[in-house]
Amino acid sequence: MDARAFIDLDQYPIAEPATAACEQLVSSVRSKLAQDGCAVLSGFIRADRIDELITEADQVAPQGHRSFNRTNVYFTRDDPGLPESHPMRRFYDRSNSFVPADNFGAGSILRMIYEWPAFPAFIQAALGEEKFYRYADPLADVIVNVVEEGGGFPWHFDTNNYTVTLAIQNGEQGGEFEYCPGLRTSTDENYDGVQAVLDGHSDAVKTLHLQPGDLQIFKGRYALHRVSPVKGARKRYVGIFSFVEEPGMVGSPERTRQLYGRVLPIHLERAGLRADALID
Ligand SMILES: O=C(O)CCC(=O)C(=O)O
Ligand SMILES: [Fe+2]
Repeated sequence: MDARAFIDLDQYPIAEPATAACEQLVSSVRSKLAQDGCAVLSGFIRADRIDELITEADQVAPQGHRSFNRTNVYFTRDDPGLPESHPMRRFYDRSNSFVPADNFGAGSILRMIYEWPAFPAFIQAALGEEKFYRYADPLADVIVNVVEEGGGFPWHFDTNNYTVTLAIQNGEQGGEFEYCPGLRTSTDENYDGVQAVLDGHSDAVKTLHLQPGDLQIFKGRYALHRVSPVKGARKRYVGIFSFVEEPGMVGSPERTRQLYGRVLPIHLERAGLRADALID
């Protein structure tokens, strides 16, 4: 069994990149990304194979590392010199749980998809990135984000250029993906526009009701976005596939510990630390 059994290759013929059908797919994703920074490939995973992904996520969800913090949309510190209504001073609760990538070993469907060469090749073509590699971080290359009742991801701008996510299971209610394409630019922070979104009276907000099996490619550096609070007992599962611009990259020990609750020798070695120097 391989990734081909799970991806709807009739709708998304990514196994045959040289064909007109695949080229057309790539160009349609590219134009969506150019238009509003978001492309959804609905039903990317075959409907009759979703249950297996849910089972995989259910099995590892208890291994998720829970973290809690308060964050503004920029992930920066408070700046008491600014008025209290300023977006930089508006902090929101974020509770989060990431299941580290080493829970997705041999036999993991998510990993099978991530490591099937046609998958990253397709994403790279769709994004038009020249430098594009799978992440070499054994805790972070392919993970699942688990959101429980009351959780979500408050309004923010991403600090990376793009994210590639797979909807696996929705909560009973809430958990919508809301975004404001191009709300800021590299030269204009548009604080008034950001404030209007935070105050709930912006007409720039688009809402996506992603369904299990939908693949989303999203460019979130300039698009303010959030995951609205999840309601009900069922957990929301999203798979996250990470790609980077240089081969062999891993996360910093500090960030890795924060997100996954632990580090591996490779994180310490890359940071120039001795592996035996940082045992908790
Ligand atoms: O969970 C999602 O759908 C997206 C979360 C998000 O915005 C992020 O991870 O930066
Ligand atoms: Fe984000």
